[in-house]
Amino acid sequence: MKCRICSTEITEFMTFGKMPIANGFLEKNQFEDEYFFELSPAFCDECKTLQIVEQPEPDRMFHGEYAFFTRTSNSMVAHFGEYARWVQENYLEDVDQFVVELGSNDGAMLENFAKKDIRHLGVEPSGNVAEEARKYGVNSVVDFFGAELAGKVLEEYGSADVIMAANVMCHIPDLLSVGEGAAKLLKPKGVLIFEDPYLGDVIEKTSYDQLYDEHVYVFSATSVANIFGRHGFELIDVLPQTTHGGSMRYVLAKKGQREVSPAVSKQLTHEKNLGLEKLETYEQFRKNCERNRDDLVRILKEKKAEGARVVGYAATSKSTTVLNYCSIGSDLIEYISDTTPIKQGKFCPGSHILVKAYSKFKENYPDYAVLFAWNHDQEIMANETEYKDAGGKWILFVPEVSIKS
Ligand code: DWN
Repeated sequence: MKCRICSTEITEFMTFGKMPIANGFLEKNQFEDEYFFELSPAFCDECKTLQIVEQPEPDRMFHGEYAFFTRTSNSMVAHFGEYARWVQENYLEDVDQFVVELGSNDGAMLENFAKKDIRHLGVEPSGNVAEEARKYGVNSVVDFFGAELAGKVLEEYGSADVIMAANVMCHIPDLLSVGEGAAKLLKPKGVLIFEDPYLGDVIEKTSYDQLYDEHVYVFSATSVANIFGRHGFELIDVLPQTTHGGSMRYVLAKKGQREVSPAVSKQLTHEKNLGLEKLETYEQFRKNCERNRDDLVRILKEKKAEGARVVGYAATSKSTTVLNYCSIGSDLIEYISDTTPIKQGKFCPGSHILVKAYSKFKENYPDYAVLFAWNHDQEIMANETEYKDAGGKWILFVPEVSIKS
């Protein structure tokens, strides 16, 4: 397999085995035809990009029944309010403002620009979430972003001050087309800003569940500089974020157009020290994943043998990797509670554990809940004091398997 970015031969350092579509929640009558692919991460020694080898066709993942809505987390909605304010303060000129967001989902980010009458456009391939965004006054086009669409947007709207994304860039296999499109669409001083789960955190916390069909890449500052450098961009700033278990916000500008923050070279050095450029680091990661898997399965089997009730909390995309890699089914987890109506009453991809409405969790607390939305732990712990007071415990698996009261 060749690197999607620089065409060098890449090294597949492990496999998580056969995986279904992470957000492919299904009905019983769909079990037989369920689609699977091999989920194997690989590392490119040349451009230092971590990527999955095989990715299903985009329209298997993003379509009119996409199951993830950004607004399911209040803390993420607040985060996007803050992100939008920061973009406006730092990167919007006073005249002829125009902001483009890639993967604008239900409009949780662009709503903040719409409210201020700032010209904006969301590019969102899943029609149902784009429809939801319209309810918040967000102007969206249902499409994938790339060089071709950038040309059309340029013609219709003119050039952009900012192209931004959050938890989206890592979903796009053809980043060279995104780079080409961004270079075309941005004003000379325009910036490309995006944030995604950060490779350093994934490695340090063994949060292997950040790898699934939608996440074709896990970025570092080093790889981002290499990828977008191919289209004349330079990395001018990096800002660590606490969201999604540790993310990084990257700011890129056309070469020589803006000052480069000292944070960039500091981060590149930090990544060398973390060993993110070395294959050995990924081989160790594989061992850490295997240990984490064995520990989780052991704890679940122990609880089952004790006669305890164990359920899952939040049918996240990430949980698909955990459940399938660890071969956990409804023999070990009774059901998974989730607040998203479109997932409720359906079965989890691959593991076929039933997803129940959150009200079911509240009605009859289990003894243990596996926290699949560990990245929202603060928000969830603050909401679940009643569960805790009733003696309910959490089973956590990031950064390692543990039980928390
Ligand atoms: O990159 C992506 C991230 C940003 O969002 C996408 N590929 C898809 C999605 O990933 P995820 O599903 O792992 O995201 P979350 O935000 O970790 O989990 C969302 C799910 O968790 C929703 O189904 C709602 C559920 N949830 C819940 O049931 N109770 C979430 C919270 C905060 C809760 O309290």
